[in-house]
Amino acid sequence: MGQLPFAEEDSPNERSAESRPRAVSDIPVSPVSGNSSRRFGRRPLITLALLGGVLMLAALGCDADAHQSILSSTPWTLDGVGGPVAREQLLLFNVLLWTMVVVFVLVEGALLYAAIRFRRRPGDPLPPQTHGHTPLEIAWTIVPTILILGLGVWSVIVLFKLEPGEAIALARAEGKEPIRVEAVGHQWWWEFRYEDPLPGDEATKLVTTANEMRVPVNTPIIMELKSDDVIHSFWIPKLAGKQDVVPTKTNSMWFLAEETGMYYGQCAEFCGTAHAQMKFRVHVMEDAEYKAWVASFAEPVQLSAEAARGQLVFLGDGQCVTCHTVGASDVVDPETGEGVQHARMQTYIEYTQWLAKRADERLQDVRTGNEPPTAFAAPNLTDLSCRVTLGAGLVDRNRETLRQWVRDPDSIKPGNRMSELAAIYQTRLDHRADLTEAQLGDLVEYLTAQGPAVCLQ
Ligand code: HEC
Ligand SMILES: [Cu+2]
Repeated sequence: MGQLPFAEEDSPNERSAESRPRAVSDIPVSPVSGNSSRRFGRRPLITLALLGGVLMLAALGCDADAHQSILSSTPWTLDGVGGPVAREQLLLFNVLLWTMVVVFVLVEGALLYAAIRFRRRPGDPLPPQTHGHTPLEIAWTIVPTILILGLGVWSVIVLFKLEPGEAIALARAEGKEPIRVEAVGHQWWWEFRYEDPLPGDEATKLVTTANEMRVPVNTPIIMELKSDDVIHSFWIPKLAGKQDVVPTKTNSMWFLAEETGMYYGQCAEFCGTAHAQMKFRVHVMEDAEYKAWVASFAEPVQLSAEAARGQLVFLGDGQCVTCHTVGASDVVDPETGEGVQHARMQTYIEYTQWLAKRADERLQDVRTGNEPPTAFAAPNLTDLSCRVTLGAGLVDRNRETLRQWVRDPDSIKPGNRMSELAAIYQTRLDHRADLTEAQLGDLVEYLTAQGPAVCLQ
């Protein structure tokens, strides 16, 4: 049986002698029958039509005016693109796309033309047989080679321009420094850390916020991307293409926004239940506005009587402080990697390990008070009053949504880690917060009162 393509003893599925494939010549060739359409039925046609319909429906989703559309510009003008990185990427995308469209149309067109124009008709004699055509063969070797080499080299050049070095050079050419922002992906929200929010300024401070980052206009921003749990992907379509956010690794990218305004971003790598609800925003501000935000970040605020009661709930009954920081930045020592958020993440790992224990062992731990603390990394709420949304871009932030979020986070964001893990949601059967309406009201006052003075008006 020399025709078997694999050695019989290596064969992973031991075939019996009967089921062994026979030599090709042994297989009876069925005569070409004229009733092939009856044999296959209409199914392929219907499948094709359905597929076409689905594709057309999907195409309806490609709204060029949508917040996160990469098609927000016409291919020739590149209008509506937020900055140089996105422009570079969109140009490359468009040239690649249209080159391929032209090649596709030419090749398929020639194929269809030849198949139809020179098809065999009944009674036709055998046409003259030709072998090879040197000029044609040279042409269809050289043209694709030039195309592929050209587009390939250009792609690599663009890749180099996306390196942070380009941002540093660009900033220095204007006598400034780029701003470095660390983005940490969490299931399912984004943490933004500015170790040096005003480079070159002596009075520097650490700023940490979540889900909405603020940057000055016309300044190169270098993003350092990290993850605390699984792989995410950082994507602000109108400012820069996506970059993976991988645990234990720091990836980087940069962007520059040429106009003030709000830009939408999204996690672009499936990362669990609420992946689609892991959005973020980039607020591009005038220089002075940005400076005012940094200057007033975590400055002490005057609390009303209600808000002061809310603070007590935050620190006491609500246990919010085990996960959230208010009125300060979440400090992490870059040398040791330790600090409050890091410690919270360690606790989280211990807690998930504890959850993996046998149920009776856990019960024993609870009875003897040996269960691990439930403190986890959570959005910094210091500048909550600057944010326009809650729950990583899910609902507008106002008193009502804030109250709803604290009372029942699942009603806004199913699967969120806050209601899954915070102790106050584990005691009631309906899984809502174990707080009175008065406590909720005070909490809302307290959280609304937080924030840099620039946002409080
Ligand atoms: C077990 C840790 C934990 C506790 C305790 C906790 N939270 Fe949260 N909280 C989170 C996490 C995680 C998120 C992010 C959820 C998401 O968007 O997926 C969050 C989100 C929020 C947000 C929305 C922030 C934003 O920018 O979108 C608010 C407001 C909030 N929590 C308030 C509170 C209050 C008030 C309490 C106390 C009653 C509390 N949290 C207790 C973990 C916690
Ligand atoms: Cu994600």
